[in-house]
Amino acid sequence: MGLDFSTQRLKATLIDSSLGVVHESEIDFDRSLPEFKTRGGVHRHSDGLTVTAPPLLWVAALDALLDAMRRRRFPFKRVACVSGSGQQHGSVYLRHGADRVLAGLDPALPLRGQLEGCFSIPDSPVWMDSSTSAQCRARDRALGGAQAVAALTGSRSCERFTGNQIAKIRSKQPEAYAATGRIALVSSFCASLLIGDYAPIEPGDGAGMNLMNLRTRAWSPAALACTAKNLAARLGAIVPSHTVIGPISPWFAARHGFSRACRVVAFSGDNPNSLAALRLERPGDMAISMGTSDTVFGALSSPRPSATEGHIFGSPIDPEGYMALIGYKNGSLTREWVRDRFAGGSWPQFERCLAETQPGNRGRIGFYYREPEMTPPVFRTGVWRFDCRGRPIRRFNEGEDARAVIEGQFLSMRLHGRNIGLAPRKILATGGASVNRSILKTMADVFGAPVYTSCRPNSASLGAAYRALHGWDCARKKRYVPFMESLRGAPPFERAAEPDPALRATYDPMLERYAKLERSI
Ligand code: ADP
Ligand code: XUL
Repeated sequence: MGLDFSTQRLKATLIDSSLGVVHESEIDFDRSLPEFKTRGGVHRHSDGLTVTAPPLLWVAALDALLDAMRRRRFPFKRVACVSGSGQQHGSVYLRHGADRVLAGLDPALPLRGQLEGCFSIPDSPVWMDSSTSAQCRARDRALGGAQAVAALTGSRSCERFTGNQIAKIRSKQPEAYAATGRIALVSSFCASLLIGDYAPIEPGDGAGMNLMNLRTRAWSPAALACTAKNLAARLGAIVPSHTVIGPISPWFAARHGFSRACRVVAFSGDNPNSLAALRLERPGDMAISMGTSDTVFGALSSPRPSATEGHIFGSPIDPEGYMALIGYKNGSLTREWVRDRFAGGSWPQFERCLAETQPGNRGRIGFYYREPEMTPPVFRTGVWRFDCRGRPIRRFNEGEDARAVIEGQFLSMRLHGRNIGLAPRKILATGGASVNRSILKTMADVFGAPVYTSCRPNSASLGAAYRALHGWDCARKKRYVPFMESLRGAPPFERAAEPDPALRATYDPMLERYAKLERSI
């Protein structure tokens, strides 16, 4: 079973021995637990920067999900192993002694009331928070600059990353910090509920803290020292992602009928779990997720962390591997804007524009930043259009904006992916826009690689279920089993688009022109 504690909901996905999905359930936080007064699962504070969520909400959601599954006569007894996923970077502050509460839960009562008093900070900072710029600059100064932080931890100092959130709490709420016995990630906190004890962190999600040495997968003493005093004792251990971290706690057996033999595998972040769901094990395997925002991620063997490009995390499916992640704010909403203004207002019309314009757009290149962009950092929104000589122009011909936004987004992904070490041999497309065959064909041509699709929407909870199986398999066979050996027989992905080899001659030089124009903006 995989559980995904995402920003807006909790999902469960169950797979059986043939690796097919046999059950899915979910609880929407805003709708099912309105007393927490969240919107989109979070509280946005009046400073416009601080974003938090109450950890008790996630506890109450687990109660509600398990109760709903029990009402549907879900066979908890047959669950062999559970793992999970959490929104990345968020942190949970547990009072000294919370481990005793976790170990002694009364099965006659739900989790919620029993855990209510366990939090030294009742509102957890989450990944949408951007209130820690001062702490990021202090980290840069202490560790020798932005590139040094990236080289050590896999990412530059980022506002949402846990270490910077901890530094802020230590300085703004020293009493609460002193009362804290354990600081967990959302993922490891939720795993703690299942094992009835503090759970360790694994290198997929641990790399999202600016605190872990990416190469050794251990806490960096220098990164801890510039964050808060006595931090190591509060963070606990980092263990490999496939580790069985305990049997399920007696509360789950007594209250919901889980087998006492059910095991729990370390929980990871949502992006690492999506990598597992898409089985991106080998360097050269890359995914492009086109949702509200776009993300590009993939496996890497030799990471090149950069202060300007994306993030590198430990791979959740290879104890020696790495994964790269690049995020874009201008994703589907920007494509929709171009569709509505310049491409007929519907996806079929948009596809017609792609069909009626030439690959390479006669050398024309466009940049469409409806939102301030993270990759590359562009704070001024706007549209920039260039002709084949790189001269700015005001308008394109009919249909050319549709092609320019799609080609531009994929050229950017190819460029920034290359900068961080991602060179795809095969691409998996997911997210809402991956139903669009014309977009997938352009993707294949721009990258010169075949594109596959996966129709399963809940990739983080599915990935967690796959990782549960993997950890269970390693424990059962008493050796490290390669992830794909445990996943043998998983349903194949559909091959959706082939690259036209003749278009290399168009897109290779276009990439270099794109890079130059991007720098000029
Ligand atoms: P989220 O990141 O919020 O989970 P989804 O992955 O569900 O988002 O993607 C939603 C987006 O998918 C919509 O904003 C829409 O622009 C896009 N989409 C849906 N159908 C198509 C289509 N046929 N072509 C291109 N984009 C599409
Ligand atoms: C990744 C990130 C988000 C969260 C929430 O760095 O901040 O993707 O994991 O989904």
